[in-house]
Amino acid sequence: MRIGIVCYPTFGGSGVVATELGHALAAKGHVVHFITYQQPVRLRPLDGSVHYHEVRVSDYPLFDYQPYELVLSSKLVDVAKYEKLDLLHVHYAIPHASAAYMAQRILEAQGIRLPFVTTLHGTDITLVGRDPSFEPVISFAIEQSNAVTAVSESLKRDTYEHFHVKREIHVVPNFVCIDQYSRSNTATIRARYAPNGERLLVHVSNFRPVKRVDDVVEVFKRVRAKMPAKLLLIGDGPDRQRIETACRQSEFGGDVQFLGKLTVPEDVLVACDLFLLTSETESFGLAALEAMACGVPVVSSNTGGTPEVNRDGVSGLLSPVGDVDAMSANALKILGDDATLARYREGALTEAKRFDVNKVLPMYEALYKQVIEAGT
Ligand code: GMT
Repeated sequence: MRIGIVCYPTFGGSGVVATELGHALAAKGHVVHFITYQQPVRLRPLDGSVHYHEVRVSDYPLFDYQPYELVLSSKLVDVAKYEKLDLLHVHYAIPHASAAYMAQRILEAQGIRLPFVTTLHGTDITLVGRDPSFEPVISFAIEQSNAVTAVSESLKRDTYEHFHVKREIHVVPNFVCIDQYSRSNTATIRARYAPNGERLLVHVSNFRPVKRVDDVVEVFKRVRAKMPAKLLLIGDGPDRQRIETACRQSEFGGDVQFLGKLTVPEDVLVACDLFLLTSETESFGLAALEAMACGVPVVSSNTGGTPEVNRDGVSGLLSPVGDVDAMSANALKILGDDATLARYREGALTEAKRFDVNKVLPMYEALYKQVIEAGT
């Protein structure tokens, strides 16, 4: 198949899923065209079957706001015609599904059929979507898509609850390429960040308020009071500066390191003992899944799709959002002795295998085939 992928090209989970999906499709012989405003950060060197088309918005002095969505629609028309795309797979309802709908209508007027599959990732539904000003466009774009997927059962429920949507939504979870993770380099990382055998805790996010990174620090404080421990904070975003400054001024500041954005976070994750995910809402929690794929158990909040990923008592432990006492008790339970930690490590890896790319990719391929064949 010849597939166009539209996504946000950033470190966010939706961009990572879209990019890894493109790689996996190309590895199976499909031809993939990424169409977005910047080369996706996880896009590895392009080979003959993965292509990238940049959407450039000129700065027109007449407009207060530059019309990205319209430029994207035009680009989609252009790439679809020239590259003879069979379908588009767009990640996020707005602006990507609405831009795809516009492109579809333009092509239809020229006698060309271009179906599109929309994947809902969460922020478009749980946060942006609750802003009533977007509701009509999001509901319409979802209804008009040729197929719609959501990354968890929880997100599917949220979509039906918050939008005027009646159509079928398929749940296709986030995935990992299990074979990609190896624990071979752990000694170097541990020597660097936990040189005296401390337990190594880690959190990866975009430091948006929804991630509640303050809770991560609170949990760490409580764990460190009971055992030697270090905390690695990976990623960057609006809350980082404030939290980093607070950590530097605290008595445990020397035990917390901010590593910024890492293109390959698993290089560090493989050496860690526990992943903390304290989010207010989380439609899936790809960062937690990536940790589990590295054999790292997860202490998380019990919100959105996280219980579908982090199985309580097996891959980690869950507690209510904001309950940092329960979370630190959970962390201490897992980290308390080597045998328990080893059991949770094993559980994390086993659970991560449920989301291996070889299980999830065929779900997308089947859907693509279905929407293409619906027009023949
Ligand atoms: O987590 C973020 O803030 C980034 C966000 C995004 O839209 O890129 O991630 C969302 O999509 C990921 C991939 O499907 C999910 O794993 C994340 O759970 C989801 N984030 C939220 O729901 C907050």
